[in-house]
Amino acid sequence: MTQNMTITEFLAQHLQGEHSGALNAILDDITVAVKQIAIAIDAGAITGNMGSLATENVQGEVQKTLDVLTNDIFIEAIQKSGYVAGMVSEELIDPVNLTVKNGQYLLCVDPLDGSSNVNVNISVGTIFSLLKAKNNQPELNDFLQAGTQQICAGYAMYGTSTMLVLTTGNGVNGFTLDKTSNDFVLTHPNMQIPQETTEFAINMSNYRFWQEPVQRYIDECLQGTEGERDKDFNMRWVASMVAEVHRILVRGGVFMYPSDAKAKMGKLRLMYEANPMSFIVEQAGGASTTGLQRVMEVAPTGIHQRVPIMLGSKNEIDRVAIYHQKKSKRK
Ligand code: AHM
Ligand code: MG
Repeated sequence: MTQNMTITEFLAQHLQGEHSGALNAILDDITVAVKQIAIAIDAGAITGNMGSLATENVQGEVQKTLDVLTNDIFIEAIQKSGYVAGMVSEELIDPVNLTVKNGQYLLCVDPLDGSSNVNVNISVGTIFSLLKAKNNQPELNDFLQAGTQQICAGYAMYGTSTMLVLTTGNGVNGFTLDKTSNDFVLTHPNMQIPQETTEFAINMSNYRFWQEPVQRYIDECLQGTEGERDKDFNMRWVASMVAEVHRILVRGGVFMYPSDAKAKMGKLRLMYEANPMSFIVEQAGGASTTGLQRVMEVAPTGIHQRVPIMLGSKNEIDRVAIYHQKKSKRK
């Protein structure tokens, strides 16, 4: 049996260029945080951490005990390397400045994505994105960089196994937590999204609120062999973006959280959900669009802003984008 390379060995061999030293150290801290979060989630209801708190986050969503706990784990772990000057989190209204001497990077994180799934024992995840800091004392505006500026992005998935999937702009690699050695080991090298797919993921209960291009695309998928597409489609909806993106990386597909009449800017957050996932998907040969623009080229105006997103297998995403462009031209 061949021994899988550990994440530490992999990063030591593969990271190159000006950011490699810092990235090694920061990813080491993130790995520590992810392992701690995996333990907290694994414990399930035993520790009494599965419930909701009386508090709401900045988006007005009720916080779960684990939302707050995982956020605290991240803040503590990320300070060790000394390279991260500030952090933006889904669970915090304002950015946090970290007291480090040599902070050259900024972290945007959703510590527990899909947390509505946590007490029903369905996969959840952590999503993160790393940007360059201007200086050691970052201000809110310093975080407002387009997704194209990301140095590194990744997600952890707490599913049937715990995985960490990463890009530093040179492909996408997936690591699985080996619980016997407590190491992440390389199990999914150079992940590639197939360009063609017959699987889509969208919250169908929002159908009546969608705009015409999204309705058209999904209608055609549903018509299958009897319609324009001349092939049958399958549907999945986990309500955990990490699980949807992971499935797409493994076997292709599209994931859509578009703007609609109820949520004009969509649901998902640009800085710590849409941008990191778009970076990963593009690095694996897929595409990611708002409908009218590449997600990673959206100029951010707020750290918690939302953005419509459709990502996955390139040929399908190109098709959805064409439907949006046609509608926009007709206007
Ligand atoms: P969260 O960050 O509050 O967990 O919300 C984001 C999640 C995504 O993981 C998922 O794609 C989406 O919300 C599901 O939304 P819905 O409840 O509309 O199905
Ligand atoms: Mg989230």
